[in-house]
Amino acid sequence: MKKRIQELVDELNQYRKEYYTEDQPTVSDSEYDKLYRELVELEKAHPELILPNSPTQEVGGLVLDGFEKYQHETPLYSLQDAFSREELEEFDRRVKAEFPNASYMAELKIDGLSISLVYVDGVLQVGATRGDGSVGENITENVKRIKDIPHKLEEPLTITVRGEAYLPRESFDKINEERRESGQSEFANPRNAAAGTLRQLNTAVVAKRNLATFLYQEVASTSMTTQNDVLEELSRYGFSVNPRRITTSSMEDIWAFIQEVAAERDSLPYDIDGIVIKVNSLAMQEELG
Ligand code: 1X8
Repeated sequence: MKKRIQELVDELNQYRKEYYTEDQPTVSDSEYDKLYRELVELEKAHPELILPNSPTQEVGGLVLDGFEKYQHETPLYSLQDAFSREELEEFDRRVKAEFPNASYMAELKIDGLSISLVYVDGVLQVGATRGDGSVGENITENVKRIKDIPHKLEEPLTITVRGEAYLPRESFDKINEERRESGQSEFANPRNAAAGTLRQLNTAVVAKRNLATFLYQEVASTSMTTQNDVLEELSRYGFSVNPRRITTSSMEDIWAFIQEVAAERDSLPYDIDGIVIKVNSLAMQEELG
């Protein structure tokens, strides 16, 4: 039963992708409907087996008349930009003076929009933009239409997670092509297109646009000890986590990673605007401020 449900979800999601994103369906509407109905029946009989990414859990379209403000319980910080090799060494000295055995996590800095997602008892309650860091906009209805954001976690967790919403380059090109053809002004870059999409009042537009996310933070995570654990846990919960990262205590390795990523940058499927370097231990991060 569980296996059949999983099969149907995977198969239907594949057909939806072919239909909506690739514009190249491989099955007829009636075949799709037949599988969809089978899934609905199974889920009705076994609600505990409903998967968070089941197509039956997707929400329909809605037209909003604006966004409310959302006061973040914990502010979202911005990052210091542009490290030279010397500044990197200086950062390393400052950290190692305090914690000689510190290790670092280097991750990609995604060029999108920071978002915060609040789950209560495992259910997505709020999605908000960063705004000025302390007050953002409540964009829950739009966030619910981003396909890789789970509406329901497998465990009834109450957590706030943060990350970046972005538009893959391929989707950006496709949107601009359509806008060009219909005489609309084009978006300057994927980040602008992602920002415009998140602030759409017509949620159906958001659903169509293929926004994606990478999550990288759990607010006030108590049990977690390192940034690496946080990322692994977020991934287990069903969030998208960027796999391109390293953990090391050596600045040599960090520098090499920066060079490698710089060489890959143009061939990544999304825009980045640098590398984020964190002290891996959350307790040390706290101490260092
Ligand atoms: C901003 C970003 C961070 C990460 C990735 N992309 C970003 N745009 C990350 O930590 N992996 S962290 C961050 C911030 O703290 N402002």
